[in-house]
Amino acid sequence: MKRRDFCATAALATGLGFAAQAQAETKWDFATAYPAINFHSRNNEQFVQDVAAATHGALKIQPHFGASLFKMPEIKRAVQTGNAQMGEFFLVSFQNEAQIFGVDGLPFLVKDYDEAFKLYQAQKPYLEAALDKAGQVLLYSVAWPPQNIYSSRPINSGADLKGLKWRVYSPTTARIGELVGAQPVTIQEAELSQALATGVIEGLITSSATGADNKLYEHLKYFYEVQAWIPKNAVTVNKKAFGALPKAEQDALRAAAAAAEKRGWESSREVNTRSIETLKKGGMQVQPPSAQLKADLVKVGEVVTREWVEKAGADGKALLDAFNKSK
Ligand code: PCA
Repeated sequence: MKRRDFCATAALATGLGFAAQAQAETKWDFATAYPAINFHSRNNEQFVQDVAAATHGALKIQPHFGASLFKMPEIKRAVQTGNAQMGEFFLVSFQNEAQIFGVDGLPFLVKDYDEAFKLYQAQKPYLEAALDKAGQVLLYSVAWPPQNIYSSRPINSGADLKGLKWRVYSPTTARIGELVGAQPVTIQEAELSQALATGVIEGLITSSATGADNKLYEHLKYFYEVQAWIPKNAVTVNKKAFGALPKAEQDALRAAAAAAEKRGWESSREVNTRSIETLKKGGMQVQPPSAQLKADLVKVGEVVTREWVEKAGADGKALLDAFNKSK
């Protein structure tokens, strides 16, 4: 922050409990993995501005978009070790660390955003506990739009996925690929366009938003609205960094986080509608799955869900029970 801005900020910080702290400016790095145009990124940007305004510039958070500071799989650990004070990461990618991270990646468990939000409420206590163990505090969690299949060739059944170079982003998507006989390849979102351009992958399951952000219609022609699951990002803060903040700043951070969560879920729905239009305009054939494809995916979904339940133990069972009760 420039000296001049600092004086102006300090002068503004009156009466709200920030006057005394206006001298002590905290600067945090916020590692994220998605492009600046993505709706999660825009939401994070607004969050950062809200925090700056609410703390009169005492807490300055610098977002780093597009995996420019850490790659997505490294972000959780970076927050844990304090190499970045804040981070955003894709929960289902971390399922091997704690099964409950992967519950929102289970096929056909939720049918829409309302159920996805209920699943989040059931998951939240376990999520907070698992993150606490990993030295971080959950600030907010926002859903991606529903996950749909993109492919270079028509897919009318599970058998049509056989041999397809299949981009995966989680243990469950890898297992699905294996079960249908595809060739699973782990690729991060930041590397999607390149992987498609070089033929490393020929199909994937992701949201309309990620398809539009990365202009997937330039490489892939077929889009099947299977709406298989509605996974989430989590935004977390290093526990020690959070604990070191004055109480007023902690409260400001929490309030801005609550607003970001609400705004994020709303924009996820809007972005879904808008992105599907973008895909169509780009020349993609957007269609519902055939009955055969749907049936085959449901079957595969049952296998991966059963395997998840076995691994997730008592916590997993309690989580699913809580969700089913809330439905
Ligand atoms: N986009 C991200 C995560 C889920 C989504 O819709 C991705 O494909 O990596």
